[in-house]
Amino acid sequence: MSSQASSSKAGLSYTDRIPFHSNAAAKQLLALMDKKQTNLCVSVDVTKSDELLEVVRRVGKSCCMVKTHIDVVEDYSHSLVEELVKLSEELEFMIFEDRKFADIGNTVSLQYSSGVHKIASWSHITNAHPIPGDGIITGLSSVGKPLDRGLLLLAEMSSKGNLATGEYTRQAVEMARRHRDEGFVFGFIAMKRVHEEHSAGAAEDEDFMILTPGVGLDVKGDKMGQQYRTPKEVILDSGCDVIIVGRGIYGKTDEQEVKVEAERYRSEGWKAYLERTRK
Ligand code: 5BU
Repeated sequence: MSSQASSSKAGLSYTDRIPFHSNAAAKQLLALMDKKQTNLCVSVDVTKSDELLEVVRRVGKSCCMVKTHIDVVEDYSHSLVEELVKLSEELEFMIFEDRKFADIGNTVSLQYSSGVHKIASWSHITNAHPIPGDGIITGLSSVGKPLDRGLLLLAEMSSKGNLATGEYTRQAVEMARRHRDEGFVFGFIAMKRVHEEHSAGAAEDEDFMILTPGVGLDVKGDKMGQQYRTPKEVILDSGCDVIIVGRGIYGKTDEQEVKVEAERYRSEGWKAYLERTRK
């Protein structure tokens, strides 16, 4: 326990954690979180380009990251992602395509670089299931690393009954550790600081970012197995770094409310971070 506590980076500011990362996207993210005082990632799961951009214009100032599922957009064209990249520069947020790659290295390298969406050309960050083994990282890295992109491994999920638990989670952590020196994998999708829970073999200067979906202030879940916790539970109690919020923000019918909700989540997440780092 004591070595675990001494190497924990949870009490440090985001900025103070930059030296522990070699991935360019991770460094940029950590810096802009403190600059904009936000650990909010808004998940914009809408099916029309105009709507997606409108939500992003409303929430962009409040968040450090916008998460997409680009394959749900019905009227997709490359101009959508061009505009998204422009907004990410103007409003200073990172783009995270939640693609959840899950195939052999060669296939994921094609899915990441090519096809309709050419994800690597515009998305700063993406994620992958560890299930195929280390080759998934090698494949994605061959495309993403030269472009300074970053990768998150799915070590846990928020949905009820998911199988990413226990030994599976431990092995996901081990896989990320094996690739840490390559500077492409910089964190996990997880519900807590999984690398500190499985700390055997951790280097003293190890740091991974934890990005966490399943965050809601008003409801506890949905009818399809999603489970929500509050920003305080996620950031303060579980030591995660980024809250990912979808329907709690873009689900509001009144457009003005979308902006108000984004600020509400930003403020709750930031308050919890300040309390955590003050300890
Ligand atoms: P919600 O509307 O806040 O429930 O949306 C959550 C988003 O996070 C949605 O895009 C999911 O695909 C994504 N997600 C998740 O909810 N849980 C997980 O374990 C992972 C991703 Br991984």
